[in-house]
Amino acid sequence: MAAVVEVVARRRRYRMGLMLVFLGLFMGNALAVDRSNFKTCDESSFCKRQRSLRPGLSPYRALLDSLQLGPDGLTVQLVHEVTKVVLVLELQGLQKNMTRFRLDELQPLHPRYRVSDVLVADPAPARLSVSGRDDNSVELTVAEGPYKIILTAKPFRLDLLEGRSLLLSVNARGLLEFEHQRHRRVPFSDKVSLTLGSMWDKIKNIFSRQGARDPAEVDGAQPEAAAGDGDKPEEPTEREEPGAWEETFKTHSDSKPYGPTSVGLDFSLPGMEHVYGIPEHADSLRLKVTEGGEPYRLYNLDVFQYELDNPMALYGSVPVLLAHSPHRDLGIFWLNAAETWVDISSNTAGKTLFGKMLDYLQGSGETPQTDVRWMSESGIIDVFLLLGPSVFDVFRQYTSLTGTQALPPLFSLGYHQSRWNYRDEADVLQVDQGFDDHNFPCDVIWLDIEHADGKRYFTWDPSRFPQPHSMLQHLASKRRKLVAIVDPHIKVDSGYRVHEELRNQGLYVKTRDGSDYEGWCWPGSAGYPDFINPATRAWWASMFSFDNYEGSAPNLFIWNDMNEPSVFNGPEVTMLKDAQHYGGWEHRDVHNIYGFYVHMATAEGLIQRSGGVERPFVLSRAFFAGSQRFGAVWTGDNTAEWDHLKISIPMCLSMGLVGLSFCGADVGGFFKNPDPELLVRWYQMGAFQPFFRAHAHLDTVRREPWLLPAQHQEVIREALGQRYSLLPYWYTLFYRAHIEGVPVMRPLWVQYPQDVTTFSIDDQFLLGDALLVHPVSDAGAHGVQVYLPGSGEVWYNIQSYQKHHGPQTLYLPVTLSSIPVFQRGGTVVPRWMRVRRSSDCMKDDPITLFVALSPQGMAQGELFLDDGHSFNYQTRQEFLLRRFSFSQNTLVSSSADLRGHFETPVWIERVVIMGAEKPATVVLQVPGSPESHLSFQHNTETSTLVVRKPGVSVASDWSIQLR
Ligand code: MIG
Repeated sequence: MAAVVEVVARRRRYRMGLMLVFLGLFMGNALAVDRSNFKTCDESSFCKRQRSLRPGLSPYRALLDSLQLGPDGLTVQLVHEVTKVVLVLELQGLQKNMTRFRLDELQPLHPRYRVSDVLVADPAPARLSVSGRDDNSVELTVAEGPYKIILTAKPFRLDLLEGRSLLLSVNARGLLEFEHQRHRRVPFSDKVSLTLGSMWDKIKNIFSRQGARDPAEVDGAQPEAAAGDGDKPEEPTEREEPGAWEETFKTHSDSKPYGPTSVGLDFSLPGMEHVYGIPEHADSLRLKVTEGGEPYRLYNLDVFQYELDNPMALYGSVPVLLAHSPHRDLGIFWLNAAETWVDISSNTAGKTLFGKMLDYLQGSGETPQTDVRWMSESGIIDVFLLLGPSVFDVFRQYTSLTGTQALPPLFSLGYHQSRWNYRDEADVLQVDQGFDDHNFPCDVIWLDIEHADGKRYFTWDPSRFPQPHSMLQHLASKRRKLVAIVDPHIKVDSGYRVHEELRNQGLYVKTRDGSDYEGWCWPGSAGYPDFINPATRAWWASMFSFDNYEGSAPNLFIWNDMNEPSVFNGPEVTMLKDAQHYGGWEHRDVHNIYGFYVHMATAEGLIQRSGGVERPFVLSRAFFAGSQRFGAVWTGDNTAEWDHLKISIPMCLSMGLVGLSFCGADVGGFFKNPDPELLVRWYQMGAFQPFFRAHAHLDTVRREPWLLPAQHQEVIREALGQRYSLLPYWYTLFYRAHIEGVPVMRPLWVQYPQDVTTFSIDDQFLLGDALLVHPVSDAGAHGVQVYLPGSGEVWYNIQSYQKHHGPQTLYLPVTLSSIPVFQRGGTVVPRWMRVRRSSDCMKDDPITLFVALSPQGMAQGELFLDDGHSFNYQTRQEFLLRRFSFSQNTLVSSSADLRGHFETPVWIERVVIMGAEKPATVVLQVPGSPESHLSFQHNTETSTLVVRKPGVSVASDWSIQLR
């Protein structure tokens, strides 16, 4: 009876919710998140407990007698002076200038979760040796590393030094707080009933759990003390504060069978005033000081109508923070998948530049310092310190741990047309035809949740999509693809094979009492596959085989939404924290990595369906550290407003800094209807962001490009043309990201680390090191202020070829027709000059090289080419990596990787050289052939030389000399 009431109430809440959603949309209200649906730090009991601890002397002391040094690093015990609980610190020097340390309880009552599958391999240790010692400290030297580590015993702290400068300190503010597991102290009167309740729990648990955790430990019903805690004093009573052993939020309660288990730690960064990273937040690129406000929150959530400029959690989490100064870059990677909050404070925050200058002149200022404090609800402390020294070193260090961006199939760098929803097959085919009729390129059409039969993913609505296979074939004949959504909430329906198999094989997430967890989502009552379980992932991957996924075809790719996971009737629209996963872990432990695993299993499925030959494309809304290995991510449900257009820059830049290069925002804005000007500006922005997809909510007005007034259509055609023309450059940048781990879309400070002006720029960005983009993101703009960085640098406007010197702030008048983009002098950018129906129709087209000369008359660039879709570049070395370098009036093409070979009809049809004097003659030299003269044109006004038809294969070595 109670259960029935609960279900009815849930449904009602769900319907009410939906009604409010629709009301809000129809009334065109200013949209805003309902903040009360989401916790503040104060409402998250562990965050509140952690944060209530103030800086001071740390109660932890390292027991130097316990120190053991081995080939893999050292271990030493830390004791809490009050509780006497002992922790073990494992400290490793790693190769490539990194340090890792882990902290866990010496004798935990239950094992604590350690994140797996995020690191691509066990990081190679570098030998640590003791190079100094006194009563209270040990100095350690890392082989091959330029730095030393000083471990101070009491109060415990770690300091990392390079030479005599302090790079970073751990626990300098004494905020290490490790809530060890304990037995619940229960007042005598409650004890009897509690014990009975717990006995029942225990019995059920014994039958339901397979995991590594000891099921007998529930609610402290066991009187016997755990090994090693016999001499513990009574728990201090503040441990038993509300929220420690159970917690409620709105109507939801979290049973917390293991009690308080949170961990927290502080890091001090002397000399650092600028910190970045820890996506996903709808906030500025440079992180703000959080004192007096909310910390940044990392907890993957489906936030309805998110607000800008605040630290609330969003769909994905990457617990990586970068610190930058003109002299040094560092990274902190906090490998923990539980709910996490990050506090940032600074000793210079709030001081004006003038104040700082005064301090400096009077010699009274302290060195600037940023302090970062991490707090997680469970798990262990596992931290990688990425010691740079340059930000490119930090990128390589981080991606050596978690992997680099998967190399996208070429088509996925083209334009994607989506909406919720294209109604039926006829609609899809009309949209496809619309692109051809109106002469817009497009690579992919997307199908949202309405395509499936009653939101049963892997199926097709029989009346609207009766012939998916012929629809896909039709698109294939146009050299286009289809992406269909597959969400991880599975309709509870005994007639649905996907559900039946998951249920029968026991692959669903379970509730605390061992039954299948059910939440409310799009299909109604839904189960959630336990993606933490490798067997679930293998099963899920197999579902994408052409046999299992009926109606699918090789040009069908996948979109994973709602994988935070989103649960409409769950706390904060997600899963209960005491739900049970494989291995006996609670949802609490693995929440932030759930979506990562969904993405992983889906990408794996697409690889397997082709026998390991074809590269997958999977878009995911939720993500974690390492998700870059599986595909693309996007910024979720934004709104058709100018501020949302603006925020797409810092949001995608932040993701790029932490490995996720393949990022985009819904072009046009998801909620509400953009006016033509906003839509046009969004296309111009999206054309220069890595993942380029227009998408819109079910209730918005149709907005395919040809539905706009003619003059707006023309501008969108132009933006799409620029995108397609630059595809060879995009593809090469992605290859670099894939090989080296460097971001595709970059903040200016990454390339100009000493130029303080660049440190807080949110309205422009770089693509690789060659293109600088300043989108227009204000209504009715007549001009923009562009900052062109770099002393001694020149920048060429890619449309007018006009040359500008850096550094300067340039006022540039703009019209609706385009946005300012500049090519840096010193670079070579390859392009395709004929825009066709899709990238697949262009991949064999000839290349035009755009050479922009530096003031010294030099330039460098490269081009990556392969078949655009398979793993043959890897397995058979079927690729070309060409280098183009210009110096002494000669452009030379050579191989930048002699391992690669690839048969291609692609040739060089033209070379445009910006910043060149007029030559008397232009000569082409190809080894083994006689010299030939090339025709050319020179424009003296812009100093641009166009060399026509070298006609050489892109694969061959050649040079072009200006004489
Ligand atoms: O609760 O599938 O962010 O892109 O169109 C909404 C329907 C579910 C959210 C995604 C959005 C998608 C929508 N989804």
